[in-house]
Amino acid sequence: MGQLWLCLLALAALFGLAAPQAEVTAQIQADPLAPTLYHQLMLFCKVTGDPGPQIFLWQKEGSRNPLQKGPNNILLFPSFNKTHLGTYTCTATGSLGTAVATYSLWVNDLLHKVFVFPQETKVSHVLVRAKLEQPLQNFTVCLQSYTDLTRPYSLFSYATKAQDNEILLFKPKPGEYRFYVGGKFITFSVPGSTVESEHVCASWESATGIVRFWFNEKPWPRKGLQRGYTVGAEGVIVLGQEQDAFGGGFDAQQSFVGEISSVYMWDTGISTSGVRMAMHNSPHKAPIFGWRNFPYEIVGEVYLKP
Ligand SMILES: *[C@@H]1O[C@H](CO)[C@@H](O)[C@H](O)[C@H]1NC(C)=O
Ligand SMILES: *[C@@H]1O[C@H](CO)[C@@H](O)[C@H](O)[C@H]1NC(C)=O
Ligand SMILES: [Ca+2]
Repeated sequence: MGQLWLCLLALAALFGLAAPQAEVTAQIQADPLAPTLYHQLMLFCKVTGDPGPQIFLWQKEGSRNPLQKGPNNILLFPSFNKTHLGTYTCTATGSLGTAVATYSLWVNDLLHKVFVFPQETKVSHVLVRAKLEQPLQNFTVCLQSYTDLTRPYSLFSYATKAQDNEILLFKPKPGEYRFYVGGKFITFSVPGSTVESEHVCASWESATGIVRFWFNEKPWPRKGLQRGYTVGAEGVIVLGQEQDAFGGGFDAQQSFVGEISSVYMWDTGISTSGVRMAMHNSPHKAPIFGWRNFPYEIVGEVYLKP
């Protein structure tokens, strides 16, 4: 009887060893989500898949010495300031394995600021010259807008020399968004009877052509276009006007009047929680363009409001 018991134990042990282990993953979360200068900021390293004790190694990209190593999963900034901007890595090691998470904490001079386009013109706009490392197979664009316009207008216009509507977020009328990739578009119907601030994210993936669209954090049914297309790496982003030529070809009748804020663009897809974080000006993935890090030019009359 005792032998059988031992045998069973041995079998159980063997089985346990052979069973696939749950994947250990880590994620860094900030509290508060949007850091404020000279206030406390905490980065949490959250591990899933390993309940056991862990050692957390905190590092900052570009600095040679580790910031912190030990059982503490919190990196604390008692008074956050600009010297703390950068990319942080947490390496969590436990008995079930090691997981690594990264987090970008970047310039937030313009955090919570809003671009105001005061009136209809064919001149005023915000311009960003984009020179990406490589053409885009995937991307996401998010922004918030507030306007009482009922005529057509452009929200985000990315033109290349070859295609003026390379990426375009356009509102032909209240209650409808048009999303262009490489000159082709699909439409999304949204509620549109009252004047309210609207947050949208649109993402596209070349491999499938799938477009995802979020309106005020809510995912809309997936649609698709331009499967296999590649978005050009050298472009001009314009807010406030619609480009019909590279960096120009504006039409006052498609200009934006009102407020635009929280503009971000990534070279990846996004999750619904990522959309929510973008909406609160606290994206957890470093965007390729964002309020906080794009060098932009203001042409004509555009105001920046806190
Ligand atoms: C930022 O905080 C660090 C401490 O983490 C401090 O040494 C430094 O002087 C601060 N810099 C500014 C500009 O406040
Ligand atoms: C684009 O997204 C797909 C699916 O998420 C991924 O497999 C692919 O590696 C991505 N391509 C690039 C260039 O990032
Ligand atoms: Ca155009």
